[in-house]
Amino acid sequence: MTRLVSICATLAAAAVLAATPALAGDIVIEKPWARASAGMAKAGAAFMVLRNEGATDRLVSASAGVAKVAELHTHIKDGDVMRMRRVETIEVTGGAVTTLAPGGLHVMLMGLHGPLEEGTSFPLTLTFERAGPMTVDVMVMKAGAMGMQHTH
Ligand SMILES: [Cu+2]
Repeated sequence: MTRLVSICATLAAAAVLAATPALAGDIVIEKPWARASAGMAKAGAAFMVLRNEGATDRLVSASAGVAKVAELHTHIKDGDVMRMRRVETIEVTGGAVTTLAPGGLHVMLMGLHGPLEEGTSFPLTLTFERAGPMTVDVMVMKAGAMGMQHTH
């Protein structure tokens, strides 16, 4: 008597590998800079260009050793006056460039431990919802570079 053993091919298992993870590193932080702080000023701001080559992400927080607090800010027009306003997150649209610049979005540095001196740099960590934390070196440029003054 011949016995036929039937072997069941389990093709289904291979299909599970198809899911693609969200890749960190889709965001490139370009030209991070800050304005030199004047005198005893306790606040400063950092600016940069966020190039997102992946899916839409969100900047959710920032921190820097040079300041007690780093907040995400934007400017809104209030009559003829531009005022700063704290925002919870900054959307970083996929396949696009989001610019943090004087007069617009910026990372506010509050409670500076010392002056930000032109020609120096300091590390700033930006945390994204999907990409996670990224640390960049922020170049300190001349006081008053590119414009607006910060008043709190
Ligand atoms: Cu601000």
